[in-house]
Amino acid sequence: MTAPFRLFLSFLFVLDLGSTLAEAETGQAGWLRYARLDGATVQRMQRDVPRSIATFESAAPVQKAREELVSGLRGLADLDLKLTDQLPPDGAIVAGTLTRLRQASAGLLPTGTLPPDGFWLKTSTVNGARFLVIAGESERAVLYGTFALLRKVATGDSVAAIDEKDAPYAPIRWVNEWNNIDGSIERGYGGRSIFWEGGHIREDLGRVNEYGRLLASIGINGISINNVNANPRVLSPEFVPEVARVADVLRPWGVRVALAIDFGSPQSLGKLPTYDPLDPSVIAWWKARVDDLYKAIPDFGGCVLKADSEGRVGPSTYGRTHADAANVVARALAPHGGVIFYRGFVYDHHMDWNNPKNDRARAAYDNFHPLDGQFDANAIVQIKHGPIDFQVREPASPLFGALERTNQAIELQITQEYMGQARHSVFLPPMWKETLDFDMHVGPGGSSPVKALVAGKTFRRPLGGFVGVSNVGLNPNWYGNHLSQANLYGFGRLAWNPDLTSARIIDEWTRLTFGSDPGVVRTVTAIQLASWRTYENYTGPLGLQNLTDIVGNHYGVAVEASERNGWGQWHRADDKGVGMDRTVATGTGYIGQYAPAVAKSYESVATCPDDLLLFMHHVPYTHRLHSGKTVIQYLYDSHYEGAAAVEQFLHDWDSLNGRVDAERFDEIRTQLDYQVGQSIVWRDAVTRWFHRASSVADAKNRVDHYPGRLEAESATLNGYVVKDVTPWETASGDKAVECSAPSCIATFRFAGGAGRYDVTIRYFDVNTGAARFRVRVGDRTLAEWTAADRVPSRRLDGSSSSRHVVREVSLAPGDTILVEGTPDGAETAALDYVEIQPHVDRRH
Ligand code: GCW
Repeated sequence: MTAPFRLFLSFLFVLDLGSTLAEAETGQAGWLRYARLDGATVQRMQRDVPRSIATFESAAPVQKAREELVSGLRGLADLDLKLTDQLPPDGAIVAGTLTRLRQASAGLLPTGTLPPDGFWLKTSTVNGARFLVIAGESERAVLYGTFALLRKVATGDSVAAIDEKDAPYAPIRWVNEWNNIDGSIERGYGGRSIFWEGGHIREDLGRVNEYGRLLASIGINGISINNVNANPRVLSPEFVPEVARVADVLRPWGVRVALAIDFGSPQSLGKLPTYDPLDPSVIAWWKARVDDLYKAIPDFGGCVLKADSEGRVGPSTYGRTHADAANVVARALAPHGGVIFYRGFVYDHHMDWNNPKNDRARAAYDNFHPLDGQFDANAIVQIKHGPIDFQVREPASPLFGALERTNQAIELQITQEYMGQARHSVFLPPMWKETLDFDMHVGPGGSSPVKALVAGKTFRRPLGGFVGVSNVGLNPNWYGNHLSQANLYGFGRLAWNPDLTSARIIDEWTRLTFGSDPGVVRTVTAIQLASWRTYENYTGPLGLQNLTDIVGNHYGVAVEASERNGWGQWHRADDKGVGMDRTVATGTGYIGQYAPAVAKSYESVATCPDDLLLFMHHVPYTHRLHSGKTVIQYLYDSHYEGAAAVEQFLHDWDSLNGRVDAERFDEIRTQLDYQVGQSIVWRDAVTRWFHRASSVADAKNRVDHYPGRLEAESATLNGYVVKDVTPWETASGDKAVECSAPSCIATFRFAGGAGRYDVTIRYFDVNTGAARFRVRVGDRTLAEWTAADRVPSRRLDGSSSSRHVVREVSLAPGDTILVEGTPDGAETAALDYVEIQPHVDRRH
C-alpha cells in the first residue's frame, strides 16, 4: 500500500467515525441502523453500559438478543462487548428468561413476576459490580427487552439507573402479507414478495430474516405469509417443507408463521365432493392437513380465512354460518395451540345503488352480531377498523361493540392501498388512534374504547389484539417510500401499547431512522403528524371517503367511480347535496348499530362531528358545518389547504439538505415533489367536479380560474390531436392532446410581462411506454425528460397525470414555449397544460 493511499484510507476512517451522513443509506435496516451517536452520548453510554454480555440459554431468541446487543452497542456507542456464560465479577449486561436469570443469581432481580411476553430492564449491583439486566417472561420477551434497551440507547435516554417493567397490551400482535405465490403482492407497493417467487417459497430468505428482526423489535409475534385471497395450493403436502423453511427463519425472532386458507380447499385441493364444514369428510380433511403442518412446524401459528367475501367461496354455499366455517378449522388447530382469524370483511358487492336503504357499512355487524357466542375459543373475528374498507376517514366499525362472547382483533392496513400507495406520504397512527381510543359505550361501566374491546379486556376474552396488513416487498426500503416505514413501526408500537401518543411514536421513529439532529426531528415529525389530515383534505374530507377510482386502481382521483355500481362505497353526490343518509330516522339505519350513546351523537346533524358528517348524513351543499362554513366551501378550501400543505412539506424537507444522508434525502425529495403534483391534480379535479355538480361558486374564486395556465387544447398543435379525458375532472379543461405522429409539437404563447417564471408542464405518464418530452423557448432548450414512471394506469386520467417543473425561466412578452413530444409504445406523449407562475425565491 502506498503512503498516500494509506493516508487516504485513514482519512476515510476518520470521516466514517465523525459522520454517518456520508454513508449512503438504502433504508433496508429500517429503524435498526445503529448509527453512531454523537460524541457526548457515546461517552455517556461508554460510562454507563457494562463491557460484557452474559447469557445462559442456547434458545435462538436469546442468542439473537445477544447478537443484537453486540452489534447495536458497537454501532451506536463504539462498545466492544465480551461474551460470557458466567456472571463476571466486574459486572455485565445479563439477558435471559426471568426463570433462568433467577437460577443464575438470586441477587440480580428482586422478587416479582412478569405478564405474558413482558420484560424487565433493571440495573442492579451485586457484590459491588454493576449489572444491566434484561429479563423476559418468555424467550421472545428477552428480545423485546433487548430492543427496548437498544431503543433507549439509540434515542439517548439514560441507562445509568433503570427499573422498568413493560408488557404488551394484547396477546395477538400479527401482520398479514397479501402475497401471491407467484411473487406478486395484492396491494403491495414495495416490489415483489420477500417470501414467494414463481409458485414456491424463495430460495434466498435473507430479507425474511431481516423482516423478522424488524418485527421482533416492535413486538410482533405472528405473520401470515400469503394473500387472504388464498391459493388452495398452499395447503398441499409438497408445500409444507417450504413453509417450514420460512418458519425456521422467523422462529428465532419469536414470530410464528401462519397461512391464509381457501375455504373450498377440501374440494379443490382435497378432491372431496364437498367443502360443507359440517360434513365428516371435510372435518377429517382439515384435521389431516393441519396435523401434517404441525409435524413440520410445531409452533405453526394458525390460519386466516376470507370466506363469502368478494367472490371467495364460503359456508353460504351450504347454508352454514360463519361460525360453522371458523369452527371446522379452529377444531383442527386447537389441539396444537393454533388459532383461526375469520375475517369480518363480508359484504354483498352486487348491491342495488338505486335502493336508498342499501348500505355496505351495515354488513359486518349484520353478518356477525347474530353469531356472537358461537365461535370456538381459538377463533378470532378479524375486523377492519371501519365499516367500509380502509378509507381515509371512517367511524369505528360498530361490530367492535357487538361481540361480547367472541374473540376479536382489529385489522389495520399498514400498506397504503387507499392512502396514496406509498407515492404519497401518510403517517397512519393518528388515524388508527382515533379508532382505538373511540369509546363504543358498551360493557360493564358503559365505557369501552375499541382498543380494550379488541384486546379482550372489556368482555374478558381469552384472545384478541391487533393485525396489520403490511405487504412489504423486495424494495430495499420495504414499502417504496422511506417515510412509510413509520407506519409499520407505529403499528407495532400501538399493538404493544395503544396508549402511546402518535407524537411519541414518531419522535422515536425519527430519531432511530434519521438520528437526533433537532432540526431533522422537528421537521420529519411535523410532516408525518400533519400528513394524514393533509391527505384527507385533498382526497375526501368530511367523511366522503376517498374519491378515488373505486372500481380500478384505488389510486388516482375519480369522483363518480364509487357511484352507480354494486360496490357500496357510495357518497351520493348530486346537484343538490352530498352524503349517505345512514340515520335510523330516514336513512339506512346503520347508526342504530351503535350503542345508544354513540348513535345519539351520530343521528343528529347538530351533534355529528364534521369529519364524519357526509358519512352519516346527506345534506345540501349549503349546509353549515359546526365551523360555520358551508359544506361546499369546506370542500373547496380543504382541497386548496391540502395541496398547499404538501408543497410546504417539500420546502420543509429541502431545509434538511445536508442533514440527512444524500441517498434518502434525494429519494424522499423526489417522492414529496411528486406528491405536490398529485395533490394539485386531486385539488383541481375534486373542486371542479363539485363546482359543476353544485353550481355554487368558490367564495375565493379559485376553482375554475387558473392564472397562468395555458390549456394544451388551445395551443397551436403540430401533430397533436385533442382528446376528451375520462373522467373529465382529471384533465384541466376536460381535455388533453395526444400525439398521433412520430413526434409532435404544441406551441404556447406567453402573454405576460418580462421576468423570471416557473414553468410547469402537465403531461400524462401512462405505464405502457416511455415517451420523450423536450421544452424549448425559441432555440433555448429548457428541459428534456422521459416519461418512464410506472403509475398504475394505462389511460389518461388522474393516476397518470404528472408534471415537470422548470424553475427560474426568463421569459419576455411574446415568447413561444414549444413542447415537443415523442410517443413510445402505447404512450402518446399526451399533454394537459402549461402553467407559468412568477418564480418565488424560497431560499432562506
Ligand atoms: O380493500 C380490499 C382490497 C382487496 C382486498 C380486500 C380484503 C385482499 O381492495 O385487494 O383483498 O379488501 O381485505 O380482503
